Amino acid sequence: MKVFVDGKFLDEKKAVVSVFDHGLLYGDGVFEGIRAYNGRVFKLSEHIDRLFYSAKAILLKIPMSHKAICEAVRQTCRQNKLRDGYIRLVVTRGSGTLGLDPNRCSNPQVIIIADKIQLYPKAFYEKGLEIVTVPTTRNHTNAVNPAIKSLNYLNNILAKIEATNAGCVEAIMLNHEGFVAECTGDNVFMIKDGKMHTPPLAAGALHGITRSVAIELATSLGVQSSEPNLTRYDLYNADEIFITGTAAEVVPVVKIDGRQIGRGKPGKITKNLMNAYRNLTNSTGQEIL
Ligand code: PXG
Repeated sequence: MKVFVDGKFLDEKKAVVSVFDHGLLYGDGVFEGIRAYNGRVFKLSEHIDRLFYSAKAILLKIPMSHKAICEAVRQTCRQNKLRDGYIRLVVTRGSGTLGLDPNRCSNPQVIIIADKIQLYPKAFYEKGLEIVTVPTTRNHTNAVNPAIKSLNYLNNILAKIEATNAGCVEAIMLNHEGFVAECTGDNVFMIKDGKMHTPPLAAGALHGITRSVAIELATSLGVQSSEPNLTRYDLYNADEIFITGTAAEVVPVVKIDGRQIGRGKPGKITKNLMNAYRNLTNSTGQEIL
C-alpha cells in the first residue's frame, strides 16, 4: 500500500511521522473518514470542508488548498487501485518541542490512507442493533467541541469501551445536561408518528455528513424532520431508531438499555432510508478515474 505523507507517496512501512509530532504527543490535529464506492469518492468536497472547519477551530493552518487535498485523495485511491474502500485523512500539528505550545511546531503533516473497508456484519442491518447509554458524558461544547473532528478521541473511546463491556458495538452518549448527543462514531435518529428527529448539533454532536444526507433523503421521501433536544425517554418510546455514519452507513437499532424499540425489528422508514442511501452512494461522488 502507498500512503500519502507530506506531499509524497510512501510505502506503508516507510509511512511514518516524528515521535515529536504534537498529533502523537497531544492528540493535536484533525481527521476525516471518507468512503469510496464504485470508483467515486462520496461527498468528498463536504468532507474536506469539514476538515477545514475542524482545523480552523483549533487554529491549525492546513498546508494545502481544498482543491489540492481533493485531488490528493483521488490520487491516493488511484495509487492503490482502490475503487471501493475507506479513506483516512489526518492533519497533525507537526513536530515541535516537549511542551504544549503549538507555535513551536513546524511542518503540519497531511496523511492520506486509502484502504479496504471492514464492513459491519450483514446481521446488523437485517436484524438491527442493541445499544446502551454509557456513563461517560459527551464533551462540553466549551471544552473540546464535539463538532471538531480532532485526533483527541478519548471521550469517544471511553464510551466505546463502556459499550463493548456491555456487549454492544455502539453507545448512546448524553451531554452534561442529560440530553442525547450522539454515538461514539455515529449520529442517532428516531422516528415517532411518521416524523424524524435527531439531536441538534449544539447538544454535542459531530456535523455528520451521513446525518445531513439522511435529513435530505427523508425530505425527498416525504418524511418531515426536526432537531429537538431528546432524552432517553424519547428514544425508548420511539417507533424506530437508526444510527448514521460514513463507516456504518444507516443501521437500524432495535433495543436501547433493554427497552425494545417499536416492534423490535428494523422499521419501514429506516429501511427506506437504507435503500435510498445505498442508491445515492452507488451513483454519486467525485470520480477517482
Ligand atoms: N459522530 C462521531 C463522533 C463521528 O466520529 C460521526 C458521528 C458520523 O459522521 P459522518 O460524517 O461519518 O456521517 C462520526 C464519524 C471509524 C469511523 O473508523 C468513524 C467515523 C467515520 C468513519 C469511520 O469508526 N466517524
